[in-house]
Amino acid sequence: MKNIIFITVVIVFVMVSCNPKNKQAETTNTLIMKNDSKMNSAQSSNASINEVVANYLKLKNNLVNDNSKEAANSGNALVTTIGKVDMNSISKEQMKDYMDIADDAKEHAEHIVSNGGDIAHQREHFVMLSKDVNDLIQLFGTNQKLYQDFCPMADDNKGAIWISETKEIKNPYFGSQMATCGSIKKEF
Ligand SMILES: [Cu+2]
Repeated sequence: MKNIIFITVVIVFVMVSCNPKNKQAETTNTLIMKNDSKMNSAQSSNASINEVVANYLKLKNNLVNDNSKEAANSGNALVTTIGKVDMNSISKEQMKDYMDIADDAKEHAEHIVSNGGDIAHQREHFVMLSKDVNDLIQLFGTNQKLYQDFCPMADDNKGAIWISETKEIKNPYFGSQMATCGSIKKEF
């Protein structure tokens, strides 16, 4: 009986989280956003990292549009820009973190490239790629307004984040199937 109640609570929570018109959720998010934007406003940005982010955002939008082939193409552009990052623009302190993130991001982007036509598999790698891009932004900052969004149902209900340039929720994990599922967790 306890289990049934627990499961019901979880289901209701997921439904509430995925209702974009839910006022309570919006209020909570606004509070979180206010705190986070203060913390990140002092960071500067790095020109070649901005290009990596730009190609990640193209890839993200192709997944939003359920376009697997274009997602593979923008994945390819992303791999290229990671390879072109100006290493002189990265400080000694940032170098180790950067290398770890870049290696991982490149690997996931390559899987997205080689799986054009299999959008489910591309989206699995996009979960990890999004974490990497989030870490890159934490490390270097950004010169454009970005949002960290979260969908509680992505990645087999484990939940996953993605980075977006729009305040409006457009879900890359479900595309047209559940376009507005998710909420803003953080502002950069
Ligand atoms: Cu793979």
